[in-house]
Amino acid sequence: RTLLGAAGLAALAGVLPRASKAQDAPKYTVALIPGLTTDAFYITMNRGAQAAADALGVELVFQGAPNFNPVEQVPVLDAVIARQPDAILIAPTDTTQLVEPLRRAADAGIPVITVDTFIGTGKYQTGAGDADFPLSYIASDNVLGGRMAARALAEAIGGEGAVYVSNVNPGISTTDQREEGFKLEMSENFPNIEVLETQFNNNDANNAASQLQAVFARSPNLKGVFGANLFSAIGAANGVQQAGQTGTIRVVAFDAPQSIVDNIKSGLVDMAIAQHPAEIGWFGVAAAYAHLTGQSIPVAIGTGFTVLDSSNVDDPEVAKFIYSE
Ligand code: T6T
Repeated sequence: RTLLGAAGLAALAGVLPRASKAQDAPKYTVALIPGLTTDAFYITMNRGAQAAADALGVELVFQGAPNFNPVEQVPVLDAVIARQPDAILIAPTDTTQLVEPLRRAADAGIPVITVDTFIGTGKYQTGAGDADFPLSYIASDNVLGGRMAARALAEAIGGEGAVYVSNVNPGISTTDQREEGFKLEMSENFPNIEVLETQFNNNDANNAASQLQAVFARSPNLKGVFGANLFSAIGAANGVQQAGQTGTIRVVAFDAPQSIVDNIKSGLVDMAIAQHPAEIGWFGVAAAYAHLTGQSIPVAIGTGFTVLDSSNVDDPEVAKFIYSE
């Protein structure tokens, strides 16, 4: 009986398949540029993106700005373009101001997919307009989410009284659409609810909290507030608490970080509409990989919502949609 020597072992290893694709040197690098880096929503998106990258043997680079605005995001994008990744996934922070910067990526031959937010109208690959060049848009249905928030808030306040939207800034596709859906639902179905002027907080929860108190001081009939994203909702809820109005001014939140879940448990917040950011990230990387390997990809991919309230926050099937920090 012959024993296989070192040379024989090496020869054998050469003909055996590798244990998995992921052990090979990554063939493609995909960059994920979030709206901002320190936001549980985008951190969760990156977790989903990394899971897909690991499965596909893709190198994923997560690079973003510390605040949600085009002035800080565009230089990050330019730096990413200079490194020539194989594809860019980006949550553009403004529907118009990111068009030209993203065209620079497309002109450099880098495929662009937008995740969470869109540029232009969000209808891509139509041959119309100047912002249809991204290959795909992967996101929640934000108009629907706004309508869901309106229905929940209307129910919480018994169909009457004043409410308002605590929002980030105009020009952001997601939060604009949530406000649009909220107002449509209110005007179509809740005639006894007055929707006061939207308060823009520049994605700063402290602003949102002081605005809540100012609106309440002006409009003592204030019965509810819709926090249209994570920071708006956290701030609006804090404002309600600081005003001593917990349970009297009702709060519906978009997004589901742990602090909002704690506020649901304490009764400060009535419900939260959790997006599925990990799915957005996972499908973003999968779509980029599909495109890079010669497959056609959907021009839009819609991800869902999970509604969290006091009746289900502890259910593990629901709790898994709480965002990672
Ligand atoms: O609500 C998300 C995201 O969908 C939106 O575009 C910006 O704000 C968040 O990141 C939450 O902070």
